[in-house]
Amino acid sequence: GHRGGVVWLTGLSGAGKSTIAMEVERQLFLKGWQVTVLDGDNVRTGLCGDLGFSDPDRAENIRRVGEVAHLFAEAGMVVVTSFISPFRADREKVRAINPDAFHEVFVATGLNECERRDPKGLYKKARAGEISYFTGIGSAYEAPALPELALATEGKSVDESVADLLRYIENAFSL
Ligand code: GGZ
Repeated sequence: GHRGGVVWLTGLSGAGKSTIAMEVERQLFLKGWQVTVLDGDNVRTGLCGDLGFSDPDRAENIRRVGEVAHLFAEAGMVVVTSFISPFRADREKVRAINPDAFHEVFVATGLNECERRDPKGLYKKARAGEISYFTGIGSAYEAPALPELALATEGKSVDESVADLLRYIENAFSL
């Protein structure tokens, strides 16, 4: 079996967080693990539908996700979260909510590479002044100093990054 806990992905928009999270979820599910993904697509529409991208709104977004992740983790699930979570202080508060089962994973794709990928055209819009507080352009991203794991995605396939994270999770969560 496995224990419950939080695998907290952090990184820029376009870094690959959600792609990696969804595939890790699928692989763990196939092994019979209890796993779920929290990301902007399932949280920012409902639970955090009242929040935007100001600093305080991002802090509140991360706080709520941290509390929900804690509840799922306490119920024995592996919770993989996929949020930019740009501010170190907010991530440390989430760590404090989940003291013995918080694993911060830095999806360490650099700004240049994220901007080159620009899967949704958001960097282009931000550069054109159409999004004023876009992370990495008009708003800061504070990289983790000591993450439990850093995934260097550049020059690697998605499958390789997924395999790296799966190996880490199986090692940390297996009972
Ligand atoms: C950053 C923004 C912004 C601004 C909209 N800044 O690549 P995406 O589109 O799918 O992921 C980004 C997502 C970020 O939401 P999070 O909940 O992860 O952010 S945070 O942790 O900071 O609360 C991006 C889109 O929303 N998006 N406007 N201004 N990303």
